[in-house]
Amino acid sequence: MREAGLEVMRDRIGNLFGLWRVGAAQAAPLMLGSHIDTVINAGIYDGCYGVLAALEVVEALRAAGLAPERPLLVAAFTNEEGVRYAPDMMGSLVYAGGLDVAAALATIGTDGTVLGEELARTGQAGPHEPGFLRPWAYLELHIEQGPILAHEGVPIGAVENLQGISWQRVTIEGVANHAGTTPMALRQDAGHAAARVVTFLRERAARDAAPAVATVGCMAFTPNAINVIPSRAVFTVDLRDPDAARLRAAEEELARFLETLAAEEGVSISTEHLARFEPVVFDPVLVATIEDAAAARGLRARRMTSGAGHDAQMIARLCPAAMIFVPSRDGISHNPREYTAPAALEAGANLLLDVSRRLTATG
Ligand code: HGY
Ligand code: MN
Ligand code: MN
Repeated sequence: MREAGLEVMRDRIGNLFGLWRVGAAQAAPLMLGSHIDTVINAGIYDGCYGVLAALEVVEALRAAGLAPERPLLVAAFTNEEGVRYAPDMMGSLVYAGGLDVAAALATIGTDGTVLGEELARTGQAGPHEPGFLRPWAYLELHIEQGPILAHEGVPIGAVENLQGISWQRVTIEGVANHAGTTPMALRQDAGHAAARVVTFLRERAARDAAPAVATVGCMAFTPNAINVIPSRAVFTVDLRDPDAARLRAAEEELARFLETLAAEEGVSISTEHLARFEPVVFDPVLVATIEDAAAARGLRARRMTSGAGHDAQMIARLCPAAMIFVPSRDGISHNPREYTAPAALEAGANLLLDVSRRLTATG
C-alpha cells in the first residue's frame, strides 16, 4: 500500500486500510477491498484476490495519470473467516457498528487466546476507531467459491444478494461407559446422538430443491477413546438460506429435533449461538453498473446469490455495496485446490477498475 502511495491506517480491530487522498478532499471515499485472513488449509484466492485487485486498481489509475473525483480506500478486513474467533466477517461487522469493538477484542478463540491480545502481539491493533472513515460506496471482487459460473462458462457474476447465516455450537452430554460391557439399550451415547444430528441436518437440507444448506464442520468427542462410549460431543452447525423465513424455520426445526433427541437418547443438549446474519440485498444501481461495465468490456455476466458470507454484507449497512464474482474451477474453495485462471482473474480486476472509474467519474 505504501509503495502505491497510499496512507496506511489500521483500526482497533485490526482492519487495514490504504487511503488515496484524491479528488474532493471532503468527499466520502469509494472503498474497494476484501480480506486477507483464510481458513485452515485454504486456497490462495479467497479474500486476497479482492484486496490485491483493489490495490491494482489504484496503481493502474495512478500510472495512467487519472484522478478519481473522490478518494479511494483499499480495505483488508480482519477475521472475515471467523474460524479462530467467531463470528465470521468480524472486522467488517465491527467496522459497520454491528458488534462493539471491546466485546470483539474480548473474544476467546478456539485456541483459548484473547483476540485483543493476539492483535497486539502480532502488531495488528491500530489506533483508529472502527468506522472512522465512512465509505460512499463499497465494491468487493471475490472468487465465486461455488460451481455456477464455471459450469455455465460465464466469466462474471454480478452478485445481487447474499444468503443468511446461522452458526451454533452444540454440546451433548451423555455418560461415558464401557464399549464392551454396556448393552445398547442402556447407553447414553453422546457420540451417537451427535451423529443423528448430522444426519437430520443433511436430510432436511437435501429434502427439497430449496437452496438451503447445512454443515457440521467441527466435532470433538470426550474422552475420545476407542473403547469408551463418548460422554460428550461438541460440534458446530452452519445453516444458510437466502430466504429469512426459511432460515428461521431451519433453526426452529433443529431446536425441536434436539429436544426430542435428548429425551430419546437420555442425554442433555445445550446450544451456543456463534453468528447470525440476515440475508442481504446489494445495491441495485451498483449491480446494474457492474452488468453494464461487463457488457462494455464484452464480458458475459449473470446475476447471482452469494452462498458464502463476505465483508460486503456488513459494509452494506454503511453504504451501497455490491460484489463481482469470477469463476472457481470445479467450484472448489476453502481447499488448496481452489483455482481461478489468470485470464479470469484479470477480467475481474479490469471490471473492478471499470466500475470504479464509472463511479468516480474518472475519465
Ligand atoms: O463462512 C463464510 O461463508 C465465509 O467464508 N466467511
Ligand atoms: Mn472470502
Ligand atoms: Mn472464505
